[in-house]
Amino acid sequence: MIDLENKKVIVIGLARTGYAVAKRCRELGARVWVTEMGERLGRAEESRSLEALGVEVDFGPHDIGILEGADLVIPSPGIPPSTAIIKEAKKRGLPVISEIELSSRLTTQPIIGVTGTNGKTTTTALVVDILRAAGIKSEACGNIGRPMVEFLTSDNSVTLVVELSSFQLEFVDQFRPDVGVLLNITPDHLNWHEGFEAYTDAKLKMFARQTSSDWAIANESCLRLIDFGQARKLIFGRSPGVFIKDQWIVHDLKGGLRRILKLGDLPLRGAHNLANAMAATAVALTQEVTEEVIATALRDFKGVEHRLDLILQISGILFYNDSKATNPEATIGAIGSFSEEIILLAGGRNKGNDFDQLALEAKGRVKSAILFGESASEMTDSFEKHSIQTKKVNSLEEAVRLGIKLAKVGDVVLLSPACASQDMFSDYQERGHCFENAVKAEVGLNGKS
Ligand code: UMA
Repeated sequence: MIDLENKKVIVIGLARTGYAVAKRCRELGARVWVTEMGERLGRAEESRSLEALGVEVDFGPHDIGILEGADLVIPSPGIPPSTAIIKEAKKRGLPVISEIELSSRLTTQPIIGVTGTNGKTTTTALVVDILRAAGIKSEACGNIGRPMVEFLTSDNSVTLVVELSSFQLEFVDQFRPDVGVLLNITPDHLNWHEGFEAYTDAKLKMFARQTSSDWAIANESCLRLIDFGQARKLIFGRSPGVFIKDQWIVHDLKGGLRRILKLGDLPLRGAHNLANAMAATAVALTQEVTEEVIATALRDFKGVEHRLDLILQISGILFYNDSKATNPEATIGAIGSFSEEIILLAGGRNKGNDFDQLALEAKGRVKSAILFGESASEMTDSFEKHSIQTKKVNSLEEAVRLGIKLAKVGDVVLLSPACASQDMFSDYQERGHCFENAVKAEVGLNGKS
């Protein structure tokens, strides 16, 4: 356990993570400074509440001088390692750790970590549903939107199922989950990390300190990347492990083949979601959950907001919100989930990715691509190379309007941007809600309802 009594802790960034970390560190007796590059306006409530606890909160450009005498530096996940204050902290030899590392040093609760480029949130939510169905108390936290530090309890009865981004794993060193899951790795966040190798290295830090009592679970497609070390390994996607056979999710981990769920009973679309369900099943098996309980929880799963979320079916047209698809691979997964013809709404801030593969996979499935945001021109070039009809628009509302105009009975209008949202929205949730509101307003207005 880390002792923070009277230590000088620097917290960088004051959003969800920064606030939770500063509060917890102060409660544990640390002297806490928060530095946030944004303005006080909009964070007035959080700063007031921290200041009332005795935390120093500074707004505006980060002042390097704050590092003088510091014992620990905790950046928020959104802050890249190339940021001057982080580089300076490292130069001075100060420990720089993420909120996840801090949390893991403050608890002995069981930890299940879920990482990968895509599918993390759905898998995290599936695992929690299955564990709860089996009577195991558990909480979903981490990148899913709820900082882990807020879920620490003094007893060990609550299992923490932590969605882990590469940003959060970049700054860990002792973190060691009892169960670690790697879903997949494809290029993403290349503008935050220094390239694909650094991105992959960050993800793999999850397994680096596991021992023989821990479980490392990985998709068979990741085997060439991962070094399981001493951990017990469990693979999904092939035998021996959890895999698909004769249209069932099955496993062969207890001798012989055991059936879990008929594919048709999984209430989620797409091959990527099948992989997520297999991963969650693998986790549940390490926790001794029975096949029957796993099957029931999978069958009853309600899905996750902003991930292939059916928001409306009207006049024979299906509207799906997949705003969480913030990279091309996620959008490829979404497109592959439909047999219907698709009108794709995509674009936003490119995180350093190439759109050619997406355009190739979209050929024959996407009849029109309506493109918006910073990447609209780049995406237009890629889609047009593969003879897909494109249209550039200036807003998501305009994209929805045009999508509805182009849609015929039996089509899918799919928001699956393949890009981050921050060029036009505060986050992917705001983008998803904007889409939903625009669809509802538009079908009401133009009489298609
Ligand atoms: N800031 C600075 N200095 C800088 C840069 C930013 O002070 O140089 C400030 C910003 O003004 C802002 C804060 O730092 O106030 C940014 O913090 P943050 O972006 O880390 O925001 P949080 O609310 O703490 O959200 C973070 C995760 N955000 C990111 O990884 C970008 C959330 O993941 C996560 O849910 C939350 O912690 C709780 O764990 C979001 C995300 O987009 C969903 N994740 C990426 C993804 O899924 O692709 C990885």
